[in-house]
Amino acid sequence: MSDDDLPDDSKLTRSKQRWASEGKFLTGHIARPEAERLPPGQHLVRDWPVLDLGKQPDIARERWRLRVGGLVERPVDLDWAGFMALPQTTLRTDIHCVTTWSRYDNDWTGVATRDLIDLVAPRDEAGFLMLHGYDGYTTNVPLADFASEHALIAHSWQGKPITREHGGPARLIIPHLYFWKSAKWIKGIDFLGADKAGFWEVNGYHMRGDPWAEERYS
Ligand SMILES: Nc1nc2c(c(=O)[nH]1)N[C@H]1C(S)=C(S)[C@@H](COP(=O)(O)O)O[C@H]1N2
Ligand SMILES: [Mo]
Repeated sequence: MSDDDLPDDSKLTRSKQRWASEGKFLTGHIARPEAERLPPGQHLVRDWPVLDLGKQPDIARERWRLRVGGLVERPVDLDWAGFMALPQTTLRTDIHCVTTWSRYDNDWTGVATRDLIDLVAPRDEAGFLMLHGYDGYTTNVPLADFASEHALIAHSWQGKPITREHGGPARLIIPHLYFWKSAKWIKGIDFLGADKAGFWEVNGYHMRGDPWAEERYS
């Protein structure tokens, strides 16, 4: 098409063509990677909503313990110093909550679940975990998901201690599952031989909770 064939808004038409070839606004060049990062049925938020059962335990670091046991060779009962003496990992992850909000680019520091697994040495029969929070919350995950290279027991977010409302002094992060699996105020981790439903799972939520498969409810 030559310029002569263009109607009066030819300037706009040319701009649109240029934008299209640059992938701006109009094509999937920008939209598509975004859509692939955001799981189905989710929308992006910039703030960080607080969700829990309504009681936010106030656990000073001096009082905090993490007990890891069940089907493991070397159960541990870590205090804060023992936890902080473990190898420290920093990584950036997205959050996907089953209530449909997602939040990108969260920087966590803490102990990688793989380092915790090395410490306690799960027995061959261990295939699932039950996670316990100081508020009485429980949630279950397969060991394979807990052992993700992106999962950690985090004590810091964006370089600062995780606040009490978000599960400080330490909480679990399993970024590739819905956020209800990421127990706040973590107190105990039990390695189990068989899967067992936690708090939300008893109430109809999915036993695994993969956001990409929309495993919201069972
Ligand atoms: N101990 C504990 N952990 C919990 C919960 C809870 O009620 N208690 N709620 C879960 C749910 S449903 C979500 S969506 C996230 C919310 O974490 P946030 O408040 O930091 O966004 O924590 C999860 N972990
Ligand atoms: Mo949630």
